[in-house]
Amino acid sequence: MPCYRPRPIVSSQITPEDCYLNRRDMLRMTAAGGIALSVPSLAQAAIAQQALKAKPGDYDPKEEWTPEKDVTSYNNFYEFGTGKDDPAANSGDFNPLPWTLKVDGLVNKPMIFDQDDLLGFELEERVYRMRCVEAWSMVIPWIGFPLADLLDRVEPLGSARYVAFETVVRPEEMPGQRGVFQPLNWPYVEGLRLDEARHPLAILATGLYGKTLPNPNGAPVRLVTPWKYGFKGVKSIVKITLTEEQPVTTWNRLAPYEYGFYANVNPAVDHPRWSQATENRIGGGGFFGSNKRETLPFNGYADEVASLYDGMDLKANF
Ligand SMILES: Nc1nc2c(c(=O)[nH]1)N[C@H]1C(S)=C(S)[C@@H](COP(=O)(O)O)O[C@H]1N2
Ligand SMILES: [Mo]
Repeated sequence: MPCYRPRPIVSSQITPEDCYLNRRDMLRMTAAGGIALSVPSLAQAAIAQQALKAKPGDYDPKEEWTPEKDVTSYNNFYEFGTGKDDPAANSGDFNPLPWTLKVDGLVNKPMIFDQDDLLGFELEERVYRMRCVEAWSMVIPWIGFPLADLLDRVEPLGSARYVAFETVVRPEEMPGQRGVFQPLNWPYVEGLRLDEARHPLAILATGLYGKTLPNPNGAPVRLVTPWKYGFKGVKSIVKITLTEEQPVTTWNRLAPYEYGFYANVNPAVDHPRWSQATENRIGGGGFFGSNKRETLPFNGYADEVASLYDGMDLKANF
């Protein structure tokens, strides 16, 4: 059983800014002679400590964690290229600092959150299964906070029924957004029904494995909805808008017969080109790297979320 335990640390040694330092900033600042090399691990430990203090073990599936190396080097993040290793290889120029996340639309109090505001929410560690629509899966120890906490701050109006999300557009820093071949229309957009967005399982993640969120995983803030296919987990979010109409979503717009708006994990509804009944757990070290297991309805979170879809035809609303 892999195990992560933060080292004890005095929280006054840590500033929220430290928590957002990425490796490149560290190198730059170290080169400038301004900062001790121990800071990132201390900052990372501080994040994890807050997380563990808040709610240790909530929703922990008690399954083996996918090795950190796989979580941060086998990714889908088309802004950096379409290959699984492209995000790790091509995201070195992406600088998530400073960051602003604008929340607007049908709300009483439109707000702009910066990186400090985001880390000001009560962070928790949440170990979730992650199931990509391509039939591979992982178990990832996220750090983040309930999306509902952020929604509460902006006070959605009674007319708000959906939440729309938008990824940053920065072709200068994201090679996949400036190539000859553009696989998607930018920005990457996603959406949830407001009651889904308010569900306690839905989080905005700011870290994983006790550390600041790495660029390939959607630094500095991304959505995690573990009962849905991975493509709903929009990365590097700059805008959240409360709407009355169901928002356009990237994969549904591109291939509506293959990817629905809801995208709840459902082993009974096959992708037109492959089965969704089983999945390959990444990094499991099985036979020839294959570690097949059955896919569960709602990715194993049916007890928590199935009631959100009472009366809905789950085959039609894939
Ligand atoms: N902006 C953006 N968000 C994205 C994607 C993307 O290409 N661009 N890929 C999605 C897909 S298909 C998956 S499976 C998850 C993968 O998250 P991970 O790389 O952190 O495991 O991110 C999702 N979020
Ligand atoms: Mo995915």
